[in-house]
Amino acid sequence: MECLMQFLLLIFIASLLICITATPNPIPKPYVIYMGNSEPNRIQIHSQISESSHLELLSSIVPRRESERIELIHHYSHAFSGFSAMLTESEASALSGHNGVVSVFPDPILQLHTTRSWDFLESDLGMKHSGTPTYQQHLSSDIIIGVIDTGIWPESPSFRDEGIGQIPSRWKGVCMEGHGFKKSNCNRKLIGARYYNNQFTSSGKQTLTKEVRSSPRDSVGHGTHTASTAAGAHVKNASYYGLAQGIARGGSPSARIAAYKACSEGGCSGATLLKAIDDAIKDGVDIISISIGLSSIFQPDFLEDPIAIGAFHAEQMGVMVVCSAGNDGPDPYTVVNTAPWIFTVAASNIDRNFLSAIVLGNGKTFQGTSINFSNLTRSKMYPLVFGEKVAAKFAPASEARNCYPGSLDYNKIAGHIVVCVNEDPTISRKIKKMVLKDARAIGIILIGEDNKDVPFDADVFPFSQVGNLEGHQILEYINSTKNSSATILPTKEVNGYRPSPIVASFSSRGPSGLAENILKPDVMAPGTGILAAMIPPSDEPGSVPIGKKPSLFAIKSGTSMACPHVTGAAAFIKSIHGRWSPSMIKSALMTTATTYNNLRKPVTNTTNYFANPHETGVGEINPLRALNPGLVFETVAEDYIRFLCYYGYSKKNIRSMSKANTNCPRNSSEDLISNINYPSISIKTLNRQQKAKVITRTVTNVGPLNATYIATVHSPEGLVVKVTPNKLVFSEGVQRISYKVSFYGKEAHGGYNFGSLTWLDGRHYVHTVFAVNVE
Ligand SMILES: *[C@@H]1O[C@H](CO)[C@@H](O)[C@H](O)[C@H]1NC(C)=O
Ligand SMILES: *[C@@H]1O[C@H](CO)[C@@H](O)[C@H](O)[C@H]1NC(C)=O
Ligand SMILES: *[C@@H]1O[C@H](CO)[C@@H](O)[C@H](O)[C@H]1NC(C)=O
Ligand SMILES: *[C@@H]1O[C@H](CO)[C@@H](O)[C@H](O)[C@H]1NC(C)=O
Ligand SMILES: *[C@@H]1O[C@H](CO)[C@@H](O)[C@H](O)[C@H]1NC(C)=O
Ligand SMILES: *[C@@H]1O[C@H](CO)[C@@H](O)[C@H](O)[C@H]1NC(C)=O
Ligand SMILES: *[C@@H]1O[C@H](CO)[C@@H](O)[C@H](O)[C@H]1NC(C)=O
Ligand SMILES: CC(=O)N[C@H]1CO[C@H](CO)[C@@H](O)[C@@H]1O
Repeated sequence: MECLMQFLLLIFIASLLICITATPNPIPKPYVIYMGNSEPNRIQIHSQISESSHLELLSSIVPRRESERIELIHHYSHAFSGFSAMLTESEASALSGHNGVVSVFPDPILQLHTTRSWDFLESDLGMKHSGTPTYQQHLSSDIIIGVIDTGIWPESPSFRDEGIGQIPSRWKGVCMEGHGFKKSNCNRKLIGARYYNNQFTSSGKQTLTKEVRSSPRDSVGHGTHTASTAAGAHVKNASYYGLAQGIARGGSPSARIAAYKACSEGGCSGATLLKAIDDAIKDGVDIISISIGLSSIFQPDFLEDPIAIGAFHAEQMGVMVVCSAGNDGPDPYTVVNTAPWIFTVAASNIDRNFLSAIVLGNGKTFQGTSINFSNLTRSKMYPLVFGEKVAAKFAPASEARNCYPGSLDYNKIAGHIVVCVNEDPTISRKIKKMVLKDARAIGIILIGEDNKDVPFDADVFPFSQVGNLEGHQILEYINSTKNSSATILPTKEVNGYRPSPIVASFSSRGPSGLAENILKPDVMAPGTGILAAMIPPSDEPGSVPIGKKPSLFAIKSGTSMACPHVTGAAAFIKSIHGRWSPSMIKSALMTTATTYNNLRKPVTNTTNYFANPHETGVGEINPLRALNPGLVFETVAEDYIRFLCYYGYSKKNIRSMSKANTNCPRNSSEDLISNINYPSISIKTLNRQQKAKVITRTVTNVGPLNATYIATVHSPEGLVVKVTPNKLVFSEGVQRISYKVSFYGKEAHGGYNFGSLTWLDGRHYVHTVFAVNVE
């Protein structure tokens, strides 16, 4: 008997082992097969040839009896080569060893970079108050911006084309008809629209309705908001039910927009996003704006990241790619979209805030943040309770104080204003509001620092958020009386808010987990409380205040909102400096960025500490100054190839990716990444014992031909920074000069040291930030 048991046990263990070690998952799922550069000179013919050769490659891997899978979901052939298809794990790994294949990876789902909790936020594009300069363009601009997002709502006044000239003749894109979308929905402003039928194929099945899938029309609002922020036309008297009132306009109001709908509410398929980038490059866009990214937790390698791959080829073809940094802050190493050929944007607040006053029964008043359509007044008070004190039977106090769903006794909160704390980010403000609204409470006072800088749009429900200090006083007041009461007044807009900018708490932080020798994020731009065009609100009661017409604008926050500010600024610069390459435009915006706020003090974060470049990048963009940067850092194709070499990719892969016949330097190492000609400097490791570390940079004079620049260094105590030469003399014959910066850290404090090197000629100010980690 015992023997039999042992035998059975053995079989059991053996079968367990088989389960663990044996067959990879046999169920096919979508994969991206990336095959490097496309043949540059034969795109037309090449497209067909590569399609059939890709099908051939696929049929050599997929068994004959499953021939229905010998089909390309997407086929990439314009700017780069590859396809996506349904594969099993073992087929995918067989393909990855194949000649000509650079990488094979499961089609990832990328997220829209509006704020973390889908607490859609506030704000302002009425750039009047925003601290972002308004730039007038008298001529219509031929710059074309491709927005890869959730589509577009073409009827928005932000996409009218009055006063805009003919569509540039080089435009080769299309306006795809679809469900509820006609060719006539495009015009001289919205010149292109595409959608992708097979958008969200993570599990191989479609999850979206046909209406949503088969139209460029935006059903989420994200794409409409980002497109109008980048290039929306002037709209007079725009507001969100009276808030943020003013002229709404994009960063480059005369630029053209092409919308590529690659995403839905649930996110974006990486394979589809890659197709949209390929199409946008073929169509002839100048700049691509992507407010989307992979999760910061599972950041794959650059060659398994669809945005990094697509942007690499875009940059090689002169198309700039601007991306959001992500909303996973304030922890370090959360920034995404960090490849050096991507322009990575962090989010700041603007000088406008939305305050909702809390008045207590004892007469004390607190200013909390939120956007509400509260109809309460100062003259009537409502009983005030703390969630913890009105817990449902058996509900732990820790849940009740956070106003968890199901944790409160509904009988004790109907007709009350309820105080909740915000200790658990998984229970978002939106959920808390739903819980209390459902319980017929009058309103909510939320206590917590998290997202306090990001006003929550609570529709008609009275809502106000205060920090821990004020919150403690409110709780003390509740403790002090048997008969506590309060009211929450309607939101007031405060302009000229100081200090501003501040780094938004949600904005993802550097350093980059993938390549710490490149400083990321690059720059910061307004991303909280941004007013821009929106799709019409749902019919859900409460989403439109009583007696008001549905708003054509909405106030939102996220690095998603910051990214198109930079896209618009880049389009503005390109419209004046048509010949500048993407890296020159990026350099101009970086070296002229400001690190000071409107109190003329260094920019701070939401906890009032000076913010460092891992939070702000090199600073807040200043588009007007960027028109005349004096000097620029040109990062050329060869720099990016060397980056791939230093990063450690195989020669074979690098050859497939680059157009020229390249060779990696013999002594390639990660350290040398600091040496690529980037407009900022990051050194992952500076050994205290080592000799000085020497970095090279080359600047190009784009200002007056005769100019002399002198270097000024700001470095923290102990870190010795030397520049040679420290004087650069430009003339007609000398437009490019290289210099060396040496860093010596023997006496420096451990960890990251931040500072800057500035070139001055009396007129221009070329600010380059460095981050040096001393060990
Ligand atoms: C501007 O908008 C506000 C709020 O939507 C409205 O009350 C006001 O009448 C408008 N003013 C003009 C001049 O259209
Ligand atoms: C602000 O900066 C300080 C100092 O670097 C840091 O300790 C704190 O966590 C930062 N706060 C936020 C919200 O990023
Ligand atoms: C406020 O509006 C709600 C409907 O949203 C209504 O039920 C309530 O009676 C109003 N309260 C006051 C004080 O007018
Ligand atoms: C309120 O009173 C309770 C005891 O009843 C105490 O635990 C709590 O710390 C008090 N809160 C404040 C803010 O004073
Ligand atoms: C309770 O509060 C209300 C209004 O705040 C006040 O009028 C009333 O006198 C208070 N009652 C007691 C017993 O304190
Ligand atoms: C390593 O390569 C760099 C640039 O490719 C070169 O300047 C340098 O001299 C090389 N160093 C050594 C030790 O070979
Ligand atoms: C630059 O300087 C040279 C030599 O001093 C002079 O000949 C030339 O005219 C100057 N050019 C300009 C554009 O000022
Ligand atoms: C932001 C906003 O719409 N605030 C509203 C709050 O409620 C009052 C009264 O209903 C409105 O006048 C405000 O416009």
